[in-house]
Amino acid sequence: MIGRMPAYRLLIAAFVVLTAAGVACRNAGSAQPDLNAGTFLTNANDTLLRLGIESSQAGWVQNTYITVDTQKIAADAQSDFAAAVAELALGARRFDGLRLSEDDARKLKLLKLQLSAPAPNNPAERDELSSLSSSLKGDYGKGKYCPSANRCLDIDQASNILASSRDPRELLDVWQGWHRVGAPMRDRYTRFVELSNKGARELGFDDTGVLWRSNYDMSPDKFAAEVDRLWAQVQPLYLSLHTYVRSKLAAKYGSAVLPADGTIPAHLVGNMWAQDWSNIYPLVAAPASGENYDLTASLKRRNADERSMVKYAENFFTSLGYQALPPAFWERSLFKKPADRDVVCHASASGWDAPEDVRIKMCVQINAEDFRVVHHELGHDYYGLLYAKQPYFYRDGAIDAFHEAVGDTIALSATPGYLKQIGLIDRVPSEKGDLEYLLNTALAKVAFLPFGAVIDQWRWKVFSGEIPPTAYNKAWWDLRNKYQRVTASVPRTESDFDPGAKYHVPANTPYTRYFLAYILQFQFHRALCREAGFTGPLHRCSIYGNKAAGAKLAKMLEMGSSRPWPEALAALSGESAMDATAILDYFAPLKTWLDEQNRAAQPGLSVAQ
Ligand code: X8Z
Ligand code: ZN
Repeated sequence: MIGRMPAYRLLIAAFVVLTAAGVACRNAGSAQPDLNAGTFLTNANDTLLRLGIESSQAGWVQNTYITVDTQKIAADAQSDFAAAVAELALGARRFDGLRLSEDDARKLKLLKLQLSAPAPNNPAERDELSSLSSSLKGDYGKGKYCPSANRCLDIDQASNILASSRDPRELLDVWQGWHRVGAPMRDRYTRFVELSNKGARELGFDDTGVLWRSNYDMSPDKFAAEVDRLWAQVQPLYLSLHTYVRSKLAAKYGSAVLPADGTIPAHLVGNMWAQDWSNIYPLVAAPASGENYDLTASLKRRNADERSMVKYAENFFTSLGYQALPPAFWERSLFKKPADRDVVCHASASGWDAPEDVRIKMCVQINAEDFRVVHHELGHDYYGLLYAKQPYFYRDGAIDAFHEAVGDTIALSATPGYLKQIGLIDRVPSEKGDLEYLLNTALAKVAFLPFGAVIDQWRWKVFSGEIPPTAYNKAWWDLRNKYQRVTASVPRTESDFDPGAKYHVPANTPYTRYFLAYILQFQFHRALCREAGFTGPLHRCSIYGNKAAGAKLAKMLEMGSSRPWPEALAALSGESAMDATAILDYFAPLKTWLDEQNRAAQPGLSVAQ
């Protein structure tokens, strides 16, 4: 998605429209020199709301029916929305240096941050940028790896092989095959960066990365330092897990498959981007306590289908005192990959017409991972439902990371105790099963952390020019090695463009939001468990059915982005800084155990530093 639009609507629809309406906006932006800020913002509110809806609709159709035509319609819509933003942002300059109310100043700031790829203020370059965005995203959605003339794999099929195969040759082949999707994007991405940077500079930012980092109620430099601070807090936990998993992989595949430098080959951890390692749980399992359970098998045994997966998640939210999802949700969402056309299967949520119309788009698979993801997506929709009464500029998360954290926070409450309560498993495992539960959870949550940080560590440098196009791929792998200690097992060169094989790069979705969300969700969980009066270990807490916790969460959600995020965080938790101690507390028993295992590991095993 090119445009910022409030992250939520963006997640969803991505491309924004405005054709004839753009003309109305141009008038609104420039022809009335004595307009006061309140009137200007009311006009901007109405214009962007209307155009945002149109563009989101076009984006929805593109994502759920990828053709040359829908791509063009979405690109035009995006271009029109971008024109309106540029026009309004320029018009807003008349207020520079004037004393404004806090509220007006906040809205004017948010106006400039509407687009994650702001367009230059001329029609030719604006159209070029939107059609580049549209085609990059479309290419990802249509992407396939065809191992033979009559067999092609889309990303879900390729991912399923990565998740389940234990044949290193097959894994490497599919990994390599999917990564070919990126190469043809390279030149368009390079041009995309140029144009987006031009747009950002016209808005007064040094480059697009600075614009992205300006969206956190603090200076861009302070924000980058916050990310570094949080990464330093969680890095030791990640390295304990990495060292342990690496030793188990060495035992499985033989040390010849594992490089001597202490890194893990990217194709061996059960996920195309090595961002979630839970699929290799059986290879790295903690000693069996007899208490473990298999959620995927339980779902299949109960004949869960796409809708019932979503129903489980809705039921959790209603148990907190929230409304049922509106009828439009069930009528208009896409839950299943259509057999006859290309769609962007990457899960997303939409809420351009909340509270009447919220949706998700997701090719739901019946397994434990997608059980989590449906909660994630409904978190977006419920955030949208709860801030629907806010004016346009505030219909968004306090920051994008809060939007990403809500549904995951709920999914942390999908404990074994909860699964028993809703009849998905037959008995609650005793405490003897905790280690297995924590290890399983860590493979999803802790393994993700450096990946959550690395994509934008790369993009920030790409946008600033510190990484030139001639070094795109080398820098990508240098950073993945630095943060994740993960490497490619086949040579990568500048004729590859591996970042393009990850959805959020062609879709231009800022990614640091997920790094923060994976830390914040534990902070939110800890606060809600406190509110619910739970005093045991955090990994055993479920707020299911707890209306007091639901109300506390709602306080934050209803604020949307109307106040700086520390205030929204305080409404939920009483805390006003992002804090990794909650995730560290949650996994503390596992960390102790991992460190013992690593100490006892065979001499000579290379340990990540
Ligand atoms: O993109 C997503 C969500 C939609 S906002 C499914 N996630 C990131 C990813 O898949 O890479 C959630 C976790 C990280
Ligand atoms: Zn999300």
